[in-house]
Amino acid sequence: MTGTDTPAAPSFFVDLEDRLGAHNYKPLDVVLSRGEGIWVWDTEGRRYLDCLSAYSAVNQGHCHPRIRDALIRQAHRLALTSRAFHNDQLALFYEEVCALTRSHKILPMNSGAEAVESAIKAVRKWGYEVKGVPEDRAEIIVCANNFHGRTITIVGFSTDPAARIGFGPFTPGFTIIPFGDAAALEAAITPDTVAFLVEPIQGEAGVIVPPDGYLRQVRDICTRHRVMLILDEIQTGLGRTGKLLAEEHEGIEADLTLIGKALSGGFYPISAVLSNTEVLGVLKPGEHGSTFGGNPLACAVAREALRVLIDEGMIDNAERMGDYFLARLRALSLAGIREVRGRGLMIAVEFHPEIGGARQFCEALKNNGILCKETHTHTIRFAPPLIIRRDDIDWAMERIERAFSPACRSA
Ligand code: IF1
Repeated sequence: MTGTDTPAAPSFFVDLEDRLGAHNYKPLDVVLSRGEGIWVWDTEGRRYLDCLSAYSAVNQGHCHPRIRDALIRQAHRLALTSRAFHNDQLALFYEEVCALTRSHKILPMNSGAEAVESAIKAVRKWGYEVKGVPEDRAEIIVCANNFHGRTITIVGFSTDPAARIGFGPFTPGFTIIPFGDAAALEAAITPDTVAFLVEPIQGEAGVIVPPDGYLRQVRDICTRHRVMLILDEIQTGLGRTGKLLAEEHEGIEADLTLIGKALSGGFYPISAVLSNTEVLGVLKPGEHGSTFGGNPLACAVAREALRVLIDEGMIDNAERMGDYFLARLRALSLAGIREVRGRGLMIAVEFHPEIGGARQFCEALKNNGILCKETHTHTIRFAPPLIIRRDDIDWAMERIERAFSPACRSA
């Protein structure tokens, strides 16, 4: 059986995936075929509220018409040129992103991990050529329980055994400190330290929000020690936490900011390294690049995805709806819930270990029309598209309480 519109039972897709695909994921037992706004539908027509948003890549909602039409228009004109030639979308993308984020320079890439790797290369080179660190001695500080992607260099500084076991040997030059501990950062800095790479809120670790003031302290420490502060905003950025960038919650500016995911509204892989200093100025022709990096189709899509985010008030909505969703979840008087935490529409519910893991609740939520993903066994993330409305949250809360109650018991 071939073709995408041929009706088939869900098991047809699941079995084929299972037979031919690498088993690097354990998806929920649902086969999706359509998405619109906050909703997705499976192949049998059942509707679900998407509370994962493709890990915050669909902040603008599924298949946003304005972004879709920008993709189609550009696809009729010019899709890929390589960077051997200029194109009429890249400079406009640069101008609009730099204006929006108050950045001086930008480096376009494709995946989030590529943006992270590009930032690592740029700050190392800056360390040698500008800070005067001896060649091959550059050190970068990262946090325990980080998630920055899946490349060998990145998993080499992961503290998650599942992400790193079996993939060595790893890239040297990384120091790991506890997240949320500014004193640990200052203590770990040496004359060879070129950067501190950190997520403003740790996503995969389970939406770990640092203590108030942490990012301000970190900003001050990095400035005093001439260490570049790299904020990985690939998940927290572009409205997810109720601000354009999560750094705004503490009124700081990173030296390098990494964005991706929702930069295209979920239509196309595009990421970027944004710099508020001249770090990106150290890269010379031929020293870095990518076949698809900065292609006109990606840039046209990203330009519209950003316009939509701003024009349609999605960031303020994320702040207001996030406060409401958090308050409703915190009002659940269920003994099995250990903590409800988050900022904006980046929310997590952590369960007490003795009630048997979060996956059971993802299954129960699916049976009640809500799609979520557990992270690290005991926590469920709630990250709906930023266009969600109060009545959608009320609709969801009825079903969340129904899905949680049997195993969570009333307190
Ligand atoms: C998977 C979660 C995982 C990211 C941050 C960089 C990247 C990501 C803060 C890399 C990507 C994705 C990857 C995806 C699941 C999801 C994820 F944190 F969002 F939940 F894995 F931890 N920085 N996160 O969150 O961006 O290269 O993927 O474009 O790998 O399963 P990417």
